[in-house]
Amino acid sequence: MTGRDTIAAIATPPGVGGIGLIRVSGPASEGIARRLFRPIHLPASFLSHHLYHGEIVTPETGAILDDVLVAFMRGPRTYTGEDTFEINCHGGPLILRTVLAEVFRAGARPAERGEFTKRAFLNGRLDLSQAEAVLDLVAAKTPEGLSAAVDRLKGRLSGRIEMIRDGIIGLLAGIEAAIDFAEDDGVVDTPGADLAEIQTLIDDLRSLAATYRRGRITRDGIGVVIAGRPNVGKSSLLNRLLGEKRAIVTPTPGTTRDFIEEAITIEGIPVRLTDTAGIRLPENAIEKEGIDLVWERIATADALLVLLDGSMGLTPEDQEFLSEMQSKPMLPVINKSDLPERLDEKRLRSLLPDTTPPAVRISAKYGDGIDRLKAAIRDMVLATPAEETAGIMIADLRHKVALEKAAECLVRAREGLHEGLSPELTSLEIRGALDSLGEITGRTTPEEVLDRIFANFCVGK
Ligand SMILES: Nc1nc2c(ncn2[C@@H]2O[C@H](COP(=O)(O)OP(=O)(O)OP(=O)(O)O)[C@@H](O)[C@H]2O)c(=O)[nH]1
Ligand SMILES: [Mg+2]
Repeated sequence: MTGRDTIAAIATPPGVGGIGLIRVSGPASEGIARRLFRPIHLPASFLSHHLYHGEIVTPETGAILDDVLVAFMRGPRTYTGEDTFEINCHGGPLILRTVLAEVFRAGARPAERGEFTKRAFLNGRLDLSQAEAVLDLVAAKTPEGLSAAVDRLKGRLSGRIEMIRDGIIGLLAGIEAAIDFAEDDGVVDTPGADLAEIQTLIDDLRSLAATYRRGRITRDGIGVVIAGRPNVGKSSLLNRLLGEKRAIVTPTPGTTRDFIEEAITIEGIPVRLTDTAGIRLPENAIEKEGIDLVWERIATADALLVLLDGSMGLTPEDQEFLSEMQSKPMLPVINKSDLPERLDEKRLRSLLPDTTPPAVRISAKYGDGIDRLKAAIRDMVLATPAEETAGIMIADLRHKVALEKAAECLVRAREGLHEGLSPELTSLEIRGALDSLGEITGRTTPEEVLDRIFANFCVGK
């Protein structure tokens, strides 16, 4: 895209680093490069996509601001699709600010959040779902989240969407041909669309939409709270899952007062795991405050590990808090499996909703059953067996909504065809489905939505 202004920003994180990168994009990039950069070995001209060693100077005085490596890259074979100038400075905040100020004086303006990627999108270097994948890539917390983001960046999601889109366009062509034929001929014929074909497209859309839950969890992770009576081994379990002694463990009930939250990865899922104070009738104001907070934390958790002490019978207190926790996905965990068993599992079952998964027996102290516990956490969280992970996953609610909307349009189209409604109406529904899909790749995404998406990026990306 030509005729735009030129933007610049520091692309590396704030603070001191080995190098700091300033990125410039737009038609004035080459002029800015020539004005500020003094090469060590004078080249005849800037060769595109080559790295040059030299100095950044204040043009009027010739004062040297930094010793740098720069690259000028001529569009459209660049990230943004525009002429781009990149300056690798030394990574000091003052150096970067000073050089950036010179870049602004030489004709660039500060880039907005995500503006480089937005230009890449507007110039057709990336489609919208790929641009969004850039964010996911940067924010990935686990190898699984990273590989899902790479898949999306490399266009696997876009490719899948395009395939479905092609199918829908084929359908539309058939129906519109039937409309034209009817007009020419005066004969109203059943449209040339195949009901089974529409159903396949609907199934494709729905199965892609159904990957949302898993995709989002893989990307964003979940909050899991360990809750239970005092002394059942909650802190021991946190330490065990974390692989280090993070929380204090003592034989005295009421040891943990404050939350202890740690980020771990369980079977590829980023988990924010919280150890809490034991729930019981509080003995004093401090404990009461702590236990009130536990209930608040339970309310915001995605899932609970309800820890019980297998070496003791179920108490009325257990019964009470089990009934209060039932609004959440929860996994009963019976600890201290190394000690003689006293807990009546049948009775426990009768206190839990039917949808609760079977209890897992562990010994937090000695590590028995921890692998089974991890697998059970994964199954509870994803609520689908692990084998289904292969394939493309969506992770944005926006994508899910658009896929579902497209599927609904096709359902109406199919019903219309089935009931012999006018092909014109059917064709409108099918066009609606195409528009919805276009919102994912950015063909038909409204400007405000674009602005909102790119506002999530950092400056310089
Ligand atoms: N035998 C045995 N003892 C355990 C096991 N897990 C924890 N314990 C012991 O149980 C006691 C309480 O453990 P904690 O991890 O502090 O229990 P907690 O639930 O965090 O207790 P509060 O913070 O007081 O609510 C300690 O003496 C632990 O060593 C286990 O698997 N087997
Ligand atoms: Mg504790």
